[in-house]
Amino acid sequence: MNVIDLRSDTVTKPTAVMLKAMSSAEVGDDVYGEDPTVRNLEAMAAQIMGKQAGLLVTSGTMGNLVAALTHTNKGNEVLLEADSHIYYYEVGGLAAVGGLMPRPIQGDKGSISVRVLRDALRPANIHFPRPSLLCLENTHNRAGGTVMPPQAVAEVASYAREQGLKVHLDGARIFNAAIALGVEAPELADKCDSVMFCLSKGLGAPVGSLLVGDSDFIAQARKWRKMLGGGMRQAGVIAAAGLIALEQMRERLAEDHDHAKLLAAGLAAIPKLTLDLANVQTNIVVVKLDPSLSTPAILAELAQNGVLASDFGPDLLRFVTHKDVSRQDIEDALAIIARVSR
Ligand code: TLP
Repeated sequence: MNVIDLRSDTVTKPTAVMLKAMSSAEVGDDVYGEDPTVRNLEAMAAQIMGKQAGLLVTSGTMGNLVAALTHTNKGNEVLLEADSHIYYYEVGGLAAVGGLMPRPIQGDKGSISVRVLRDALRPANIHFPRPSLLCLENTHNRAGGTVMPPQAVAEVASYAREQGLKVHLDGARIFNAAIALGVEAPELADKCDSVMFCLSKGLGAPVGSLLVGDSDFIAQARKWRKMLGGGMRQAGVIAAAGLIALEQMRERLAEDHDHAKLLAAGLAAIPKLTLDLANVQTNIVVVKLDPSLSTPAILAELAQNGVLASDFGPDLLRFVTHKDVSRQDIEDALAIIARVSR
């Protein structure tokens, strides 16, 4: 049976070009700073994002945690969107590892406005932890892959910085955001002190994320990465695929967005599913199930018929398009979903 895997863009397999580059990568011990392929990737990442320096980390989760540890001190408050990946899906790392106080604030389709941030920031007072970091997320996963335009990022990030906060951008899917908005990635990163982005999602690399920022920040982040056990040795094997991901795989994300729109239009026509088409801005489609349907039962039946999706909450399913699903797969998946959710 042909399985159409729409659980996540993390399931993408490396391309033949990546595998070839991995097998012939020039490598060295990266803890000694001697892996030329890793150094190339880190330099390319920084340049693409308009920052001074870059750091290869094992995952987006590690990149976000390393950034938070580098920007803060124990006991500080970290403001972040209530449904953000860092708050919702990163195993409470801010609190458990960083001794940080997460302060979730309600966004609008994943975006945090200056007004909402202003209301959330409390004046200095002996009772309150010191707010030291704002985290943004673009695209916003749980809001359904929604984008935050450059002006909105710049406004809220500038305000946060005026208030003495650092700003970290979880840009796991920042190239999806850039393509959907028709802007270059640095425009989205401009007022942010650090940005994390993933190679292993829509870009198709097997492993790895990059953290970028200014040189001092990255030097400190490198130490935190080492402490967390993320100092890798001949990591050029991984970085070689990452270079291909950045060179060859960014432009084609537009195709995933087209597929998501096609999928969303088809899902919206199924009577027991509802979704807001205006929310389908990149490669994620979230649908709400009619109360007569149960999420686990639907997911199991879809899987039996060769379509994989994710449980996104009590009555929500998430579908993610990516390079390993074709237009035909989307059409086939729609026929199966329509049959199963009758
Ligand atoms: N997201 C994964 C799951 O963890 C939910 C997915 O399938 O979407 N930031 C954002 C916005 C993310 O969506 C993810 C992964 C991460 C960070 C973490 O990246 P990894 O999985 O590399 O730790």
